[in-house]
Amino acid sequence: MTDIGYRCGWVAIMGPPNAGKSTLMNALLGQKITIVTPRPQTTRNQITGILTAFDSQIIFMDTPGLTQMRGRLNKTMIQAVWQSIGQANVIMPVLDAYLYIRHPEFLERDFAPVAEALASDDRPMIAVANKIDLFGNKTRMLPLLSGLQELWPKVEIFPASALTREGLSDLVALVRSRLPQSPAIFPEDQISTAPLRFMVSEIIREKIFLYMRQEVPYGAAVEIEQWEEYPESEQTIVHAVIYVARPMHKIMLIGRGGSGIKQIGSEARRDILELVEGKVHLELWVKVRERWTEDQTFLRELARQAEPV
Ligand SMILES: Nc1nc2c(ncn2[C@@H]2O[C@H](COP(=O)(O)OP(=O)(O)OP(=O)(O)O)[C@@H](O)[C@H]2O)c(=O)[nH]1
Ligand SMILES: [Mg+2]
Repeated sequence: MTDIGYRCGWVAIMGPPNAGKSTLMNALLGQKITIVTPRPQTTRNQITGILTAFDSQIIFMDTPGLTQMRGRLNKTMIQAVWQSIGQANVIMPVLDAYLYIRHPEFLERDFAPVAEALASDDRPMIAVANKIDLFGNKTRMLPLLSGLQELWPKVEIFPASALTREGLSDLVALVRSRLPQSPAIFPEDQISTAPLRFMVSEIIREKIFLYMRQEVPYGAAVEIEQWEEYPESEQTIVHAVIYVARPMHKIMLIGRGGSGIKQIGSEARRDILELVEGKVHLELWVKVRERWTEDQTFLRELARQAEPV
């Protein structure tokens, strides 16, 4: 029998930091929605990516990396993961296959707690063994696949590469087949529920992750303070504040003669132009806000920026 019913549902992309969750979501969408960097713990909120086709609408949720780390910021990140899992029709753990080939001992540490927490959950679970482009001999993956299957019997395991897109069209077909029959939830041209301003603040944060060394990015948060659109001159004026955790970080971020902040600003502006029509005038300020990662009120304020409009 052919399946003609329209399908729609939510898919929680989750897993350890640096597994390639955000890269995978962008690749599945064919568009950059969520930021990607080589460093762990880049993503801090749930960010949706909506893939609409003639027969289905898949609402992916990118989430922060699941860790055992302490502190309030980490706690809010972990909450965002579990909230996304709670909302999902399909749960999609992503793992760096190359990491566990080299370090099989990490598999249990990273997946036993979540497998256990979801042991009595009947929702479909599709584990993406990502980064298969990093090793030629695919049989190297066999111990990992059997190890994961033993640890988490409910998951269907799907090898893929978010970077080279190997396996992704079959992955979409598999995800689609596991979704409930339902009409679309969002208009067909909507790609995310994330507010544009939040996406802009994320782009700035991405550049801080890319250009700032040591712990500076982990103590940095970005807030859009002002956003003015001038349709006559086709110009958008954006004022953003970069909060840093220490006075030293401010000095590092600004750089000699302002070169650091200038680079972050111009790289961010280039990406922002892909999202915002017309000209963009971006002003960045750096403010020190010590211990903000423990400040519940401020963390809530940041989380609000990411909420759907
Ligand atoms: N070779 C290879 N690298 C990949 C692949 N997918 C992601 N990466 C790289 O892995 C790094 C982390 O990617 P992200 O997408 O930011 O990972 P994440 O899981 O979202 O990380 P967090 O947000 O920190 O939890 C980046 O350097 C990516 O380019 C892949 O399929 N192959
Ligand atoms: Mg990410």
